[in-house]
Amino acid sequence: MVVQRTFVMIKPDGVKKGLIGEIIRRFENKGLAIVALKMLKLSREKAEELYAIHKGKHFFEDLINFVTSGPVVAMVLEGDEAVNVVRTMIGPTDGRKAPPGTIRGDFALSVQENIIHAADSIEAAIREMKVIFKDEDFVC
Ligand code: D4T
Repeated sequence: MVVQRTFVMIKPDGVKKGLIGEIIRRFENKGLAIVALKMLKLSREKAEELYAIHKGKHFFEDLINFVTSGPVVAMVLEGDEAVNVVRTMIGPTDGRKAPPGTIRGDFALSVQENIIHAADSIEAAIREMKVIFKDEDFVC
């Protein structure tokens, strides 16, 4: 067993569509534990830090405008191989191509407005959770 922590963020479209409960339910049903949880509106600075890897790409400005357009729900999930398990549960980036049964496959029809973000590696998870959470935000 390889217990990992991963960073997940329900994007403004997911919050607007009323999917917070549905998404958390899926993660809890899977057996993942929520060890930190926060609803917030991202500042431009935090959004750019979170998506720093995409700076300079053609979609960067639109992406930053989108993720700062409304509240998001950020969380840290813990469980066996959490990083890959969560990536599989959310599905591929493009909601049109994401298979049914995945979060994006069930609720998204767009590349940009794709409901949810999840870290794609342990290193990314550690970096991203530090952008949003302080040590005291963790329950354990
Ligand atoms: P995130 O990072 O949001 O979990 O998405 P992915 O890990 O699945 O996809 P990504 O890093 O390639 O893209 C980050 C983010 O940018 C948006 N995006 C992406 C976009 O608006 N236009 C594009 O052409 C691409 C490739 C969607 C997710």
